[in-house]
Amino acid sequence: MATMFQPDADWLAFDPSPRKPAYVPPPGAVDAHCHVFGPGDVFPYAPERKYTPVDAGKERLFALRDFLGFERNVIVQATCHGADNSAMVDALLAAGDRARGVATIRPGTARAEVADLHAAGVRGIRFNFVKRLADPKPDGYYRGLADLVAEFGWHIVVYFEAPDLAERWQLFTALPTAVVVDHMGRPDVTQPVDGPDFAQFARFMTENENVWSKVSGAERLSVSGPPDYADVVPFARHIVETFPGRVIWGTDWPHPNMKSHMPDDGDLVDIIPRIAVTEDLQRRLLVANPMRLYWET
Ligand code: 0GY
Repeated sequence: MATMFQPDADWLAFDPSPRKPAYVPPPGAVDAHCHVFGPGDVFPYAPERKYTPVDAGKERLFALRDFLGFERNVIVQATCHGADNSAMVDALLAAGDRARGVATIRPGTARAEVADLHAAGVRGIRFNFVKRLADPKPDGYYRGLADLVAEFGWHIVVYFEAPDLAERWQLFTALPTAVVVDHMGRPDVTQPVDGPDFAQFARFMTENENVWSKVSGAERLSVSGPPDYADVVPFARHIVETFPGRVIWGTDWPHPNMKSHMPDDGDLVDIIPRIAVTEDLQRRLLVANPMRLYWET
């Protein structure tokens, strides 16, 4: 009998009918940060997970992609699936050339397994330092995995909270691959853009030309909230304008662990022209940069 999973009682499900955004992404646009959840009776959630979500399968993701005007997805392994990448890989195979993936692997993963993931469209692994999502490990744990995937030309996605940056500086600045930071390193957006915390993040990118940022997660970082997410926009715009060749963007659908509100994905897309204010910046953010990172490696 199939295992049944009951979503957490306070889990907010994704909005099944977002509004059509006014902003039209350029041809070839990539939603470079999104997930699939299960469905749990086909792809069981990991025993060590920190949350049990509402199922959000690949068909819903692909319908959203088309509705919002995107052509491609980068599907990031979510922590609720642990290191079992099968739901993500199943979505990649169904999407053909229209998706790439970021996996979670553990020490002991065979080279042949990495090669299989590569053939399915995986181009990176994710290290998660957010304590409510994962149990962070000593630096050596991550170095071994980084060396393994560097051979394949993959990059490493790091998800951390602002205070972790100083603590993991040595690890992050010595990784032998491109490094892609989720949600701008989760700044406190009640602080000034040019305040010490975000200046440290900008310095991290300035001093390390292999570091990229996803200017995503407005719905998670905002205190002022929807539909404008006005407090997040200056942070994202600053990063886009300072590092136009090393930024990518994603919806973060189906928006795991949102407790305050569930965003309308149409609102999130309509932020784009406020954070990338010229057509050239938009084309780099949504097309050229993600294509370079995910499709040209
Ligand atoms: C995100 C953010 C979150 C969750 C995960 O893999 C995950 O479970 O990434 C979060 O809770 O902040 O980027 O999806």
